[in-house]
Amino acid sequence: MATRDKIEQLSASTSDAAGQRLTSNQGLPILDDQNSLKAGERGPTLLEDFILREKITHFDHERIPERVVHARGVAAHGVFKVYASQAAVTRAAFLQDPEVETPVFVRFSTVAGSRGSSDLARDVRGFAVKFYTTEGNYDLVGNNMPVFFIQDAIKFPDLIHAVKPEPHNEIPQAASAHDTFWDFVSLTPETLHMIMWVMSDRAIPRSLRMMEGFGVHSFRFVTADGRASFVKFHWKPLLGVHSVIWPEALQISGQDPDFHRRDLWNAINDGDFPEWELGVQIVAEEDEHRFPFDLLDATKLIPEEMVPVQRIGKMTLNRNVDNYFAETEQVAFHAGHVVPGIDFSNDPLLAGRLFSYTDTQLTRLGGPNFHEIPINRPLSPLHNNQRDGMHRQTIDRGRVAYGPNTLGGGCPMQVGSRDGGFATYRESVSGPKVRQRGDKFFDHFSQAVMFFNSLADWEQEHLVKALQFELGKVESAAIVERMLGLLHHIHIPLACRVADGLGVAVPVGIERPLNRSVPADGDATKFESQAIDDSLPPSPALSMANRPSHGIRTRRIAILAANGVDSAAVHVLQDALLAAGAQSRIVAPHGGRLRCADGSEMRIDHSLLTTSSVMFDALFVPGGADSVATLLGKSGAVHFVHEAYWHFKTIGAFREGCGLTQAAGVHSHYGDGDGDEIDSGVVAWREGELTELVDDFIDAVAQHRHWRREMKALARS
Ligand code: HDE
Repeated sequence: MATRDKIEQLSASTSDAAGQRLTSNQGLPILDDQNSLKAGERGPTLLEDFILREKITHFDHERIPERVVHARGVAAHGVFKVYASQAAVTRAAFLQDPEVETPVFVRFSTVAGSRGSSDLARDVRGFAVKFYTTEGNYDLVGNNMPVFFIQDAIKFPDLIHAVKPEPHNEIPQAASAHDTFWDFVSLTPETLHMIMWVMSDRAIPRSLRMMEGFGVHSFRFVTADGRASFVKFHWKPLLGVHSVIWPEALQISGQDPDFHRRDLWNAINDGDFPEWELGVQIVAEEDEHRFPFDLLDATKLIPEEMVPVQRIGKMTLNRNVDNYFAETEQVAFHAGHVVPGIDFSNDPLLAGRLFSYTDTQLTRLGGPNFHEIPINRPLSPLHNNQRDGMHRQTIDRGRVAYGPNTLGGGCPMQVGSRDGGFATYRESVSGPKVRQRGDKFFDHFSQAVMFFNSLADWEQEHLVKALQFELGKVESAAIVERMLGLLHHIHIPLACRVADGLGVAVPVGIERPLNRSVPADGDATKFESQAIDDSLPPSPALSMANRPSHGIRTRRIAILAANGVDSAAVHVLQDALLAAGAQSRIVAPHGGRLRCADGSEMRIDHSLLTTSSVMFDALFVPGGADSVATLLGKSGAVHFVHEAYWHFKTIGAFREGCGLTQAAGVHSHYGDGDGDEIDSGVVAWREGELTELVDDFIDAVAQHRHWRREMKALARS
């Protein structure tokens, strides 16, 4: 079936009211939808009004329970294509033929916040992909960080109860900066590697389009002849990996809580389709034990330098949803939705997930038939003897709903593995029944150290500040002290810097803590005997500094202007930005239109009241004496530039425009066009050729942010 047909099949029950008559849910044409039925114009409303009752009843039941985690989400449709057959490692049909396009539906989310919370919360992002393959649905339900907080599913409810708003007053919303979370973390050292990730800028992405995705667990690939290997999945964004900084995130949450949702929606609407390459790290079965960590431990990653990521295909998101509720809210992912050729490992975190996802849908989607909701339907045919239940859509024909049978000709029939039947990998398993973990699980520190050591200086600085912010919000001194003790075991200067910001001392002589999740009479000593492996070399792949983008596609640039602006300069800039795939927006002291210096008019996109610098990646101040004089008189304009500068964004100014950047305290040489800037990311010329300046400006925007500015300022302070 062609992809287009398949995609249309996914929207099988769409309803379009264009040109249609208003009806009740029974199809009855409605005469009056404005007035309820009354006994007299001013009389009581009658119980008889079945039209009113139907409408209100339906309204009363519009909400379904939000997801217990990952409630806040946004999704889009797209396609996936493999680059070349992966038959050597897996029999999965959608990974065989580079000509085949597999439809996908991808939902991104935050974890802790409610459905209406802000997109820019400091949090892990869910990255869940449903592949509608010819062999049934395959769900790769991952995150934007390659590890997880805990090692065993039995701790998940504790983790989530700790991070969610505190139960007595339901505060704070979508934030980990509170006592219960850090209490749990300080007593659960296995969280530390993930804590490093969540405190890094990875937890506040610039765009969902600019973040990596990870399957987290080790899964298995299995070939047609039954050979298996371990596999870790990665998504690599073609726009590079970029984040905002925390002060910006805080402001964006107020300015536009839908920032990521809007960004994804607009990009797809504008035809700037986000793309990711699917990467795999493959480990042969016989190499399972050759690593210093356990492949079954979801708090550890395999450094890319140890096992390279092979990019095997590309996913493109190319269509927004038609209806948020029907698609994004009702989509049901499940780590256990696999296809032949993809199988599980014994990761104890994954095992719990294999139970949880169907179970949660029973409450959320109201019964066992959620697979019949259009967004969840497989595109491949579905036949079995499961019947009835809440909201059953399918009308199963015939008298046979059991197997084996003769009355139905033995159908539906089991499928041999050679014909595509799912055959579980024949892993040999033996051992006593115990509530324990493998030895290597108990090294909770080495990879946390490796992660911190792999970051660029500015990334480390942001991580320190994040910890200062989070622990600064913790009221219990004992929790803060325990956390500093743990950080001390990761990196002494890190602990000291955090403590400095908190105005407390790093506690001395703290023993490396026991893992409280290990029974006291059990194997707690194993944890103590695990030495931190400080010799793990840094993994450059973990630093966002080494995940750059190319060019400035989809970047948003503010052009600050007022009446009297030099329109020719604005047009040159706008054309160049458009050609580079970026978006420019005119920001002015008021809405409506601008009168330019040459008498022409220009449409204003935003007034200083309705936007702010945090909504942009860079800004430019063109010349025009009157325009700049007006802007200089507006504190909002000066603040706009000042703020963007201290969020380390690219600042451009030409001719009189330099007056505004100077007034905003932007340090620069304000050169004559020789490109001799003293501050990285400031491209400000009082004279010279605008076209050259625009080229320099675009190059500077392509660097995302100018962290040298931050590090220089820190060195001065
Ligand atoms: Fe989930 N997780 N999870 N999770 N998870 C859910 O399923 C759960 C875990 C992830 O956009 C729930 O349908 C348990 C790791 C994503 O709809 C629930 C454990 C990873 C999404 C659930 C984990 C994830 C969920 C809530 C520990 C990254 C959103 C609603 C054993 C690899 C999917 C739902 C979407 C959603 C359970 C841990 C990713 C309750 C028990 C690790 C992206 O079933």
